[in-house]
Amino acid sequence: MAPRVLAGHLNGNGLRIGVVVSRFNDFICERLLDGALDCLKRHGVADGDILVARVPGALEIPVTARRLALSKRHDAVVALGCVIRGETSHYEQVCSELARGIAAAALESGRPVTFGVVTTETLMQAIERAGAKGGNRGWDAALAALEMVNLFKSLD
Ligand code: INI
Repeated sequence: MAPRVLAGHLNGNGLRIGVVVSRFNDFICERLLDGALDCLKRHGVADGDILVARVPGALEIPVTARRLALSKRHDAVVALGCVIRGETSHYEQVCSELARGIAAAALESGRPVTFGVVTTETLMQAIERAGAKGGNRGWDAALAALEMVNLFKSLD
């Protein structure tokens, strides 16, 4: 007998999605937000079912994502931001706190919290991942959120 395989579909009809986006490096973050919103709408998520929460920087993303995920008003949360190494001495610290915090928000809430944060060495690399030749990480994270919500529904 073949194994039973479940995979989430990408239909966003009726799903409620929270989006957390940081303002630091907003030139990049706004492109990520555009990509995420475009993805959600194209997959059937209604405008009224999307909440966008703006935060100052990447370090404020985890606690906000956790709050939205625990509120039970959102089926999933999409985290968007941009950390560029450049001259930042605490780049490693910001990135690791961010990744750890986003994972904790998902584990504590049991809801998908997807990672649409661009972490790069240079501004050019960030541009590439925010709608240029490297795609758009905001779009990718939104799509992952839809897939995960629908997977969880089928697991339930
Ligand atoms: N926040 C970012 O989102 N990206 C960065 O590259 C960054 N750097 O370079 O420092 C950054 N720092 C701000 C931080 O996330 C907090 O907002 C700030 O420390 C206030 O808590």
